[in-house]
Amino acid sequence: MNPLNDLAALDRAVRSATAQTAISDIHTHLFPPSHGRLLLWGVDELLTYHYLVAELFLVAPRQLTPQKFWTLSKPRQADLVWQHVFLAGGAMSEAARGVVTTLNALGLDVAGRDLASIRKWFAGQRIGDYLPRVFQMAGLDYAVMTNNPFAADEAECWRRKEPVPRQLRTALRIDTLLLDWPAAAKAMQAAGYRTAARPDARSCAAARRFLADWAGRIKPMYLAASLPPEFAYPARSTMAAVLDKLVLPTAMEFSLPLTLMIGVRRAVNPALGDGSAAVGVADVTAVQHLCQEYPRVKFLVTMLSRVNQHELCVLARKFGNLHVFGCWWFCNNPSIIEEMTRMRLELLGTAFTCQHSDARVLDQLIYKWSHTRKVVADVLAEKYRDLMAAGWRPTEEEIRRDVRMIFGGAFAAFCAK
Ligand code: FIX
Ligand code: ZN
Repeated sequence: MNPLNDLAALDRAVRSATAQTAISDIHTHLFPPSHGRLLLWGVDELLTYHYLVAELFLVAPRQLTPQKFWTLSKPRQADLVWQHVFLAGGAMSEAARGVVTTLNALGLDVAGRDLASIRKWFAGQRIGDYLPRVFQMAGLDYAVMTNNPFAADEAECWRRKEPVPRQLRTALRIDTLLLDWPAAAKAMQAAGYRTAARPDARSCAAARRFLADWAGRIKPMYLAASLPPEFAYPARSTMAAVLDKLVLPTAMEFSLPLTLMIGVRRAVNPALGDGSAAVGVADVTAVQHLCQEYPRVKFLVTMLSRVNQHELCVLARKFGNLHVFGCWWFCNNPSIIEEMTRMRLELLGTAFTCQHSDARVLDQLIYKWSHTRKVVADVLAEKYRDLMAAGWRPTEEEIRRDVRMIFGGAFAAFCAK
């Protein structure tokens, strides 16, 4: 293909590549339809997303307490979010705009503000048809789930060997092992593994068998955990011991990357449920030490604090076994995505994954990705313009190659290394 010669053609090529390239969504909280109620979808789930529940209590009247809210049915909770965050509050936040984008993309008259008719439309959908439609609208080839073997309801679905659609891949979530060994030991004991309340040698051996069995059962793309800002390594902590004795040996044995999502301060206001977490600045040297100590383990890392992004990005230049990804949770806002993507391109070229959706509700894939595509297109258009001004002439094919890299190609290449 010919190199592009003028700025208008360049801009068109970048925008069309960013709009059309298939995306691999490397971290979500979706489930297969066969896992029943675990897969969330539809307008009431969209409206009661924990990001929006937290926003509800910024604007709701004082009498509406979180305690009262949780006693209500899901549609009633959704009504309250609709009333206070959307109708009275103006739907200005990123999470609120996301609901608008999603409903609009589905062809629903969200501007008409008629929640009842929107509900009626969703009631007529069949999940078996709706899931592929959402993936197609979002332009995804696949999304990686979060599969927690310590959650009894999830584990049961895997034991029943329920079918998984081709759009969903697995990831083995191990937060409980790292953050609450006694609870993990109890769950493993209940499943027939001889684990004690302390991670002694025998318990670690049993836990390794537990992980090996789960790796065999669900064939995960990686092991994953989200960690507090206090995460330190090396350290004299149970977590560091479990990493050394159990998690990292398992990662090496099964060639599984370890995904670390660092910086979440959980349960700051427990009444808000999943929305109760805040952010803290973490110590990036923990990641550095892991990369140094375990050169054979691949680390996929995202951090929650905006403050940590530059240091993490610089660190990723130093280690072939470190891949940065996503603009996680409170960073998944256009202003921050823009700044992070620009910085990552400037420091890492295309060797990173610009975003993951973290979707908890299937339909969110539509807005999370359309919003990201728009921001990434603007940033890339500027970067290619600068490159052309410097004398480089990319082809359309090269632009598509680069876009695919940051939308999942670099992740695949990193995992395959
Ligand atoms: O730990 C995680 O995977 C987080 O992404 C979630 O726990 C969080 O609730 C979330 O949905 C953030 O977007
Ligand atoms: Zn998540």
